[in-house]
Amino acid sequence: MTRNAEVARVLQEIGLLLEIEGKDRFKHLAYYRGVRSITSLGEDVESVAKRGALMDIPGIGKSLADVIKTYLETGEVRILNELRTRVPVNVLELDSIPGVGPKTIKLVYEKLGVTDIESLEKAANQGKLSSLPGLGEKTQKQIIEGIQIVRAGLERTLLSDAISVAEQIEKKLRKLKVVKQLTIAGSTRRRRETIGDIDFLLDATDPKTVMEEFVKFEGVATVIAQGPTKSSIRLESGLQVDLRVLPSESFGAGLQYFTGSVDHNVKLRSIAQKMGLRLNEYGLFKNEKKIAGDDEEGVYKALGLQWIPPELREDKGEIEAAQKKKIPTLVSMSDIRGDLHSHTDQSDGKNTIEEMLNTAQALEYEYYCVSDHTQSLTIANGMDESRLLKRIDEIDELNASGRWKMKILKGAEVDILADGGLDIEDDVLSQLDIVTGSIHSRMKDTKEIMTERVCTALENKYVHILGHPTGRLIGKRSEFEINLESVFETAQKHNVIMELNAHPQRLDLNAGNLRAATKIGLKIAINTDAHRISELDYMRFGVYQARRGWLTPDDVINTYPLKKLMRIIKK
Ligand code: DGT
Ligand code: CA
Ligand code: CA
Ligand code: ZN
Repeated sequence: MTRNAEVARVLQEIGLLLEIEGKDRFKHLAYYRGVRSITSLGEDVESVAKRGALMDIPGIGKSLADVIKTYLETGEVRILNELRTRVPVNVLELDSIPGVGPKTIKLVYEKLGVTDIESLEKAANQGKLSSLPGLGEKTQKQIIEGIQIVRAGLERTLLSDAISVAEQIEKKLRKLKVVKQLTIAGSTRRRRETIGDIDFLLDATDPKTVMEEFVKFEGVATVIAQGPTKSSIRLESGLQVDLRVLPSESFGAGLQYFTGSVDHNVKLRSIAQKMGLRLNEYGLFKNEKKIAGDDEEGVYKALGLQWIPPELREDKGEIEAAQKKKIPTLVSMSDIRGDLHSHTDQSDGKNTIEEMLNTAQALEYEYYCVSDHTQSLTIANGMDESRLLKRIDEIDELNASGRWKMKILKGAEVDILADGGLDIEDDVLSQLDIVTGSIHSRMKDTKEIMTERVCTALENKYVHILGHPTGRLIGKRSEFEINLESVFETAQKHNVIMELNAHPQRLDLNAGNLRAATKIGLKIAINTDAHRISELDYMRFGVYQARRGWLTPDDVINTYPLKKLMRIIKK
């Protein structure tokens, strides 16, 4: 991570406070210029500072260089602290509101004592803004809307929700005859767990008609901007969608740039610079000549790099790997041969076993594991031993019936109890093909207790898979306290598979943990944990996450043929 954005924020805050204080007519302008320089800097500002070369950056003079240097070294700047005392206004927060700039902030601070979003909202709702010079009813309404936008923008959207919206929009846009190329970019293309806004890139013979259609789509709440090269809409859900027009000959460079991440791009640009080249969203240039940029592969190739799958573009070693031509072949949907964790209406699932099997069959799976909850999860109507034994007989019959081409595996998602024991007797567990052990209770246990609990369960000779290992629900519940390093070591010793739960709100393990697990040789099962037929489609989100964790088909046991799978999971 570079600290450029952080430094830019500091300069911006100083600039805003100076302008609002109003003692000097011009000083704030130097800070705003500094913000622009740092934001567009193709290099880590910290390394520039270390070289003593801050003043070589266009737009950075002596006093700004001092401020930046002090900030980087000490995390504080005196002038900012003094300004904050003299002008106690949360200027960055207020400035982020659409329709609110330094002049408005100064006015509402001086006339109404507004210092943050809350006090601004209150003043606006009381109608106090409209009576201020130069504001009026219309601006007041815009500011109220702007505050709502900022609030909505604070929340990110789950990848699955963003993708379903993005795919609907894509389908509609593609129907337009003038569209030549259209691609989803940004964090959606990188398959991040959550999405800030959706980014579309467009190459069209007549972009204007596309823009006109785009802002008229059903579900659009606000048109944030509509222009010849960029339009932005906000949907009723609060999600923002940007549509950007690129010239055909720059589409690859634009796609590369707007896919991000910013950190990945910063490093790529510095590689270009070292080669005496210049990289931006229009292409890769040698002097003024464009040497790449029509397509994305060409940009990477000209920089001496292998093409890098978008899921890896986070500056986590992918650029170094691409330089050595060591980008792994990542797992993909077509590698997946089955699903090893699913529920039916025997516990808390919504569909019958036959309905689930029919759907799995349609996905052309080679095997499919039915794994309902067990007895201590009473709210999920978990099965006791006798129900489980009946289920085992039932699955034997279903397999014997020949109605399904795939092998139906007998499983259960067994609760890990407070002491690390399981809630089903060994003689029943021993009759199952695959046992997944999961934590569903006492999630507030201390780190020591939880780690001990899970490790004890992994030592049990019937546990094959550890289900959703950290228990998080994105945006809702954080991971429970657990020492994953110990868990991974124990799993390795006892041949236990880690689950990558593909439920879009779980995606558990996360990308970093997947990398750590496979680094020590652990295998992963990508499982949907489907509770209804539609959720069998969650597999794709698991695969995206697996790719973000650098997983190859060999790391993922449900890419193996049945025989190999059964051999590998044996304890
Ligand atoms: P999000 O929307 O917060 O989930 O994340 P992104 O990655 O989609 O970010 P967004 O929508 O702000 O911008 C899309 C891409 O555009 C981003 O991943 C990289 C590129 N980009 C945007 N701003 C900058 C920048 O200041 N410098 C560089 N190098 N690239 C940028
Ligand atoms: Ca985005
Ligand atoms: Ca965007
Ligand atoms: Zn489950």
